[in-house]
Amino acid sequence: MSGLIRTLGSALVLGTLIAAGPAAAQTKWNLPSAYPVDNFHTENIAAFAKEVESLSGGKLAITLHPNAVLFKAPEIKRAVATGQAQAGEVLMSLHENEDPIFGIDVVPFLATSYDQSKKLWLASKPAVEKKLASQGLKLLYVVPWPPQGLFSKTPVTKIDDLKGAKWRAYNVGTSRIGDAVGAQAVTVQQAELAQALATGVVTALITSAATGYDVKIWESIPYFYDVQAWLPKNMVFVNQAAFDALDKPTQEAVMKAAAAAEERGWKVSTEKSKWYMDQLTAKGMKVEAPSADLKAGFEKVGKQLAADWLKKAGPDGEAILGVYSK
Ligand code: PCA
Repeated sequence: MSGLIRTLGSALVLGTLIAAGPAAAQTKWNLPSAYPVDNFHTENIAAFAKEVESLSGGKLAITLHPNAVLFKAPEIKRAVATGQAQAGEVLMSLHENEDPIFGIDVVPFLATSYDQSKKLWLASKPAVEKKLASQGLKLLYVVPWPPQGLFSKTPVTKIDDLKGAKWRAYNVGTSRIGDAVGAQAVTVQQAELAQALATGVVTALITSAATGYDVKIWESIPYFYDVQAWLPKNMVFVNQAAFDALDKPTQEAVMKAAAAAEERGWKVSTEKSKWYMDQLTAKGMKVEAPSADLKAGFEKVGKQLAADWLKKAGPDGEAILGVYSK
C-alpha cells in the first residue's frame, strides 16, 4: 500500500515538474479591480486569469486584487500606466476627463440595449485603443454593466421629485445629471457605496440592478425605476511594456483568453441583467418602468448632456457616431 502511495507520489511530483516546465520562467502580474469578488465582472476576470495560466502553460500567473483593495477605482489606470501594477480593470467613463472618447458609453439614451451597446463599442473601439496606446496601455477586453436605472429612497414619478435628493455619482456624467435635476451630487465609488447608503449620505442614484444587488441596496432604498439610460463598460488593460516583455506564445495566450473573456462577459451580463432585477423584487423592492413623465424628463436632460459630449468630442466624436448610426 505504502509502496503504491510512494509510486503515485513520485508520479505526481514528476507530473508537476513537467507541467511547470522551466520553473524560473514564470512571470507574475498583479491585476487590481474595484468591484466585489462575486460580481460578474470580477468572476469573469478570475476565469480570464485562470485561462491565461493554462494557455500559457503556467508561464504567466495573474493575481486579481478585487474590491479596490490595492488601488482605489480612479487610481487603477494610472497605476498600470506607470507600472505599479501590470494590468487592471476600470469603468471606462471614470476617465472621461482625459478624453471624451472614454465617455461615449455614458451619453444618455445613445445606446440603451446590449445590441446597440455592442454596435457603439465596435464603432468606438479603434479610438479607445488608440487613446490607451498613447498612454502606454494595451486594451485586452471590455464588458458592459446591465442598463442603468434609477434607485430612490422616495417614489419618483417626475424629474422634479429628485430636487434636493442626495445624489450618488460614479463619474462626471452621473454627477452632471445630479446637477441637472437639482439634486446634491456627491461622487462615491462602489467600494464605499454600501456605507454611504447605510449612513444616509445617499438617497438617490443611477446605476445597474447588478450594483444594487452587490451593495444590498434594499436595506435602505425601496424603489428602482428601470430607465435603461445607457450601458457603461468596464475595460481590462495591460501595461504595454509588461505585455511586450512576454514571449510570443504567451502574448497569444493572453489575447486568446481576452477574446474569450469579452465574449463570455457580454453573454453573462445580458443573461444576468433580468436576474438582478428579479433579486431586487424578491428582496421586497418596488421595481417599475419609469413613468412617461420621468422618462421624458430624463430624455430632456440626456439631450443636453449628449450635445455637451458631442461639442467636446468634436469631429472625431461625430465620425464615430456616424459609423454607429449606419
Ligand atoms: N455599477 C458601477 C458603475 C456602473 C454600474 O452599473 C457603479 O455603480 O459604481
